Amino acid sequence: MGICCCCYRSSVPSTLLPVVLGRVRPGGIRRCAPGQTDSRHDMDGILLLLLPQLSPIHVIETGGRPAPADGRPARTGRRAAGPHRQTGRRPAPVPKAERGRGRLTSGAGRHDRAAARETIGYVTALIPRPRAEVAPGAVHVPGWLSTDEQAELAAAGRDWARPPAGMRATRLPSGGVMSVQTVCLGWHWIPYRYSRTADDGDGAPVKPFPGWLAELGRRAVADAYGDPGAAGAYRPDVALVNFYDEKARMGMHADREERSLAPVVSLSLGAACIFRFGNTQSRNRPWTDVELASGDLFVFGGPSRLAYHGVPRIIQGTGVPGIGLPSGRLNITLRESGLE
Ligand SMILES: O=C(O)CCC(=O)C(=O)O
Repeated sequence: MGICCCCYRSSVPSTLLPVVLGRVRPGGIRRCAPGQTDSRHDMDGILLLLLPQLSPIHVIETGGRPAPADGRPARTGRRAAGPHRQTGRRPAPVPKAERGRGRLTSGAGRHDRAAARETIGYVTALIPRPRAEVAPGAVHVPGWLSTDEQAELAAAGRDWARPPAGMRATRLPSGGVMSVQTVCLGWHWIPYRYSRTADDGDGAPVKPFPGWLAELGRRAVADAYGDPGAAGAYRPDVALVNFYDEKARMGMHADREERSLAPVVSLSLGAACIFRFGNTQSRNRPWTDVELASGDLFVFGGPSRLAYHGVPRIIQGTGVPGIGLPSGRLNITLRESGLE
């Protein structure tokens, strides 16, 4: 059954799973199904098949297209809302104080609808989620952690969150406060530097980076790149442990405070999110939106190590029972600081 996107948004019961069948020819016009509305709608979008929902949908979206070679502006979808607008048409000037992972965002709902219009790929409960190289050196491995490993990491996360040098919402130089709460291991991250003490908190020494977490990081790099040799040299010594409630998000930023260009290993627990993986030039398009679910691994290194990335939203209702994380999302990124 094909219906237009705007009718879909207002009429689909949450128990139905949308499966993308294909793109509708640009500019194509379709009438809505009888009884929904008598207006006509621009169908330059996607065709959806509705199935009973079996398990969370997994969507890979590609946002925007690179600008044509003749210098014309890139064609983009509907503009995103809010100060975080990223159309690729007009790079928004960003005050220096708001650059980096702490940039505040808003308007994700409307933005996500715009992103959905640009969905070109799909994987659903009916089709296994494959591993994917999202960009050169940026690899997504779905379901990498077992349920037991997720539960162990969630329990460790709870311990790490406790004071001293516990979890806090980071205050930005601009005065804003991040919606994500973070605790650090090995080195304490403060916008935009590392310290051995929680200088923006209680001043206590940062918690140590455990050896077993470094081992997990090496295994992650080996599995993501299929190269045990390269992984043997990986010596992560800093972790940022981020907690997202259902409203939290993280703006587009590049991880530049490390002196080492070794890969970043990202582990996801709990609620799924949309993880936006961009390019190394700017926080604007082109980017790829990937759904990161509980247990997923994402590694970015090599040519993608300094790519902009962010989390425009947590997907509500995707929490996972049995790992000790009743709500929200926990993300653990491992990095090599290159610091002494
Ligand atoms: O939560 C995530 O998946 C990304 C976290 C991140 O980008 C960061 O900690 O710098």
